[in-house]
Amino acid sequence: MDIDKYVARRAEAINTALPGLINGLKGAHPRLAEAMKYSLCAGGKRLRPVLMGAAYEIFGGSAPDILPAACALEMVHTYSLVHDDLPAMDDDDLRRGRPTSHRVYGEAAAILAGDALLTDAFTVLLNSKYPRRVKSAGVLRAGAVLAGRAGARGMVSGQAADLEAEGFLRGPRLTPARKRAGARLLSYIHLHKTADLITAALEMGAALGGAAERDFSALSEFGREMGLCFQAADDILDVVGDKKKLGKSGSDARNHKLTCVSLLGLAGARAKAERLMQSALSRLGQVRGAAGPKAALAGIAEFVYRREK
Ligand code: GRG
Repeated sequence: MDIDKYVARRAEAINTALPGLINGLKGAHPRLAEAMKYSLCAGGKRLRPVLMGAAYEIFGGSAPDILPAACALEMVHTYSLVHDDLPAMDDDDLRRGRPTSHRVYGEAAAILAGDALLTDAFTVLLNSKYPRRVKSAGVLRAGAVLAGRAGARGMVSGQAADLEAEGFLRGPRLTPARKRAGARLLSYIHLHKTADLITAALEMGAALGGAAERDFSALSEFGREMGLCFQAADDILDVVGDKKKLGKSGSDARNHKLTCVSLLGLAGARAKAERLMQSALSRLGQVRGAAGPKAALAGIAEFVYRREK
């Protein structure tokens, strides 16, 4: 399987659906809707929706069945990027190869665009029509997963810890004890800031597909390990990546961020990313169901590990 082509083809289906969903929010303030579309339709790998589609297909359906749910997750992801780029957070000028939302629309409008993307993700998820094989209980569970993984027990707490960790490397010398404390803090940040939304993709796909609990849990663990691998790769790319390909400016060093690279060095961070990818693959091996979509998920885990953007 050519995984790059697989991801690109499936991402295209998401790209095609997204503008219509924002246009469908009748009555939305035009400038607000424009700012929402500006960030949402700016490209991006669409990794989370692609993962959700493959996870769903393990249980017999076909990814287009759950297109609105996949788009809803991308809306939540995009909100997090818009807010993360704000001056009060990472203060970035470039995202997905374009000026960030607040640079184009102003800070207040960018905050509102993020608010609306988050809230209307649930409009899209819960108000859309699905084929009969997708049960209402599955849609409700997917909604609960999304809220839980994105909220105060998930991504937002990861962001809160990330902000708190900003001063860490400006503090006293990195003694072994401080290094251990840093490693604990970093695990918490990566688990929540990054892995939770990737885990949500797998869990939502499993919920919508009507997976048995055992397979739901194995996919959830696969998502966690892959999400942690994704963030280790992101930390590495922030240092050695091609800024043009990444479409964003590397800001970790500027912000004295605690990252895999600042804590483990480049070689240590690479070894960690590889360990996590292998661990993800072994969790995936425990999932029962269709072989094709599982092979696609394995390919995506490798894609995440060796990605350049
Ligand atoms: C709750 C305000 C708020 C923020 C949440 C997700 C997040 C915290 C911040 C975004 C910044 C960041 C580095 C997050 C880690 C996850 C990550 C690497 C996101 C970028 O995801 P990609 O690479 O982006 O999938 P594209 O543009 O391809 O969709």
